[in-house]
Amino acid sequence: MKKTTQFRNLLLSDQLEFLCEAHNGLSARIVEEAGFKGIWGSGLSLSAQYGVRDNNEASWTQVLEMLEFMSDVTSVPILLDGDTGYGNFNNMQRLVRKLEQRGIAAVCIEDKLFPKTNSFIRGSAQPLANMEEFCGKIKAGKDAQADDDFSVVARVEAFIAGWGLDEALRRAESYHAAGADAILIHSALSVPDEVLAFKKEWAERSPVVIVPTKYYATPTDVFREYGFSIAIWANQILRSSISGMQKAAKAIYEAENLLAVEDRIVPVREVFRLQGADDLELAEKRYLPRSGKTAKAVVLAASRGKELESLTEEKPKAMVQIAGRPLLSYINEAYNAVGIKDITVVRGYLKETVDLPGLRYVDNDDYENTGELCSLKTALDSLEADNADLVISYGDVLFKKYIPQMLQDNDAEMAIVVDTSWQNSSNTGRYTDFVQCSEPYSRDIYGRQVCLECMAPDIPVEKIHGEWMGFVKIKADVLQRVQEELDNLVNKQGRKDAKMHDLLNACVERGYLVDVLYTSGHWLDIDSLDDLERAGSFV
Ligand code: SPV
Ligand code: MG
Repeated sequence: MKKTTQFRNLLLSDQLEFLCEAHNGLSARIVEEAGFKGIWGSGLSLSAQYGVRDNNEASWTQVLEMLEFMSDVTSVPILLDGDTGYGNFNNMQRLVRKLEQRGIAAVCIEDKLFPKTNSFIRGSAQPLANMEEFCGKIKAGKDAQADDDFSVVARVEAFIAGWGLDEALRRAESYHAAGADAILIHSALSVPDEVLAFKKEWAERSPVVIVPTKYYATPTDVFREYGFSIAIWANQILRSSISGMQKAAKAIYEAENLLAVEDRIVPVREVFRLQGADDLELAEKRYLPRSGKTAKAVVLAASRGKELESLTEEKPKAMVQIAGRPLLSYINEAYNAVGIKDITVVRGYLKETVDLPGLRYVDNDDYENTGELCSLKTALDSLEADNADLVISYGDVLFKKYIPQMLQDNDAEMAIVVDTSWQNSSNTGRYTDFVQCSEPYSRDIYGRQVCLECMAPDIPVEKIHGEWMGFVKIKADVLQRVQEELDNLVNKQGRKDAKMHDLLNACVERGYLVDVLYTSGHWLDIDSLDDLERAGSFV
């Protein structure tokens, strides 16, 4: 149904209806989602969100522009608070035409003088418009509309300006006669007495709209009993956002840290949802060429993980339970979260116990006598040739989705992720792949490419720039050549026990640029019972 017709139906419905204020595209969407059948384009809120006064400081085209955003993202009608019509009858006509063009269903104009002031600021000092002149403006607006269902609401400010009931009725009567589709009767009292007295006298001559901002304590049933057409909640969405923003800004400022607010604010994905990100994703699938395929992953999970003792007697480390679920399921989940669904797991030790759904499996049956590269080769040999990038990681490394996301976003032919807080690992005695890079991490490194120079467990401490986290990304277009390096090591040189760092070092020697992505944290290598305990809180 047309928005103009929807609004007309609200005005004419035989029950009390509600409009809620919104002041930009986001708030309009939120108001519609809450269930409101219509939106009040409040002059107070629109000016406030621009950071200016409700005194026609924002130009009418600036208001119009914001209304367009609001209208574009909603399907319910918008009643614009059009102040005084931003000028005389002529400006009113142009306003109505422009509002119709932008899908706005109705406009409300008030009988004050341009530039107006908000009714709650020294209301009694505000001069009212000449009644005849205001009637001409209403007529002009009605004559300008192209759509019969577009509505013009006339707002009577007689009570605000201290004139009383008789003047309110006299004006309402003329505005009604001039063609107004409804009367908005405004009052600044904290009780509804004025609007109730008006409605009693006015009866059913036309629909009557109210704005109970000041008499907010009045039970809504009173408005129902008196037969008002629409109640407008005129500024509460703006005010709630102000309190939310003030609290968050203060908390972040004082804490110099985001933990202070993270759990009390919506997640970023809620912002994306409200922006309609999903629709764009669907559209991309429909309209974009299918060149950039999502990456595939290979997870090396053939070994037992003896250090976990009895826990790996009946299953390999990748299947050890963490908070009630196998480690491998967290790995699967983190990859899935960034769109990586094609995941090949290399099994070895007690392979039949590695059986989570949704994963591809290949087996390195000689896992006891071979190293990581043999497992990797088994996986790569089984992969279909296509143009997807490849991410390789281990079955005993937990990680946040941030890691594969960062690798997917990276454009280099190869990339590894390096933890700069390597000192934690340097004296634990456990096996660690340290890396030496073209330059160490520093604050001003962003924007420069840092490359791997060599990776080994025994790099002299003064040359260590970080700890490899076990992630490698290989771009589709170099995958074939990296596979040749792998064949060369495993088959030609017969190095059945070769490890991932051997492959990376060989690639560096061949002249590949292996991009280093420095980070800190976001992963956990499960190498001991202590690690397993930490894993509980990590997940
Ligand atoms: C507005 O929301 O801008 C209004 C209503 O005009 S009030 O602020 O109550 O006057
Ligand atoms: Mg206003």
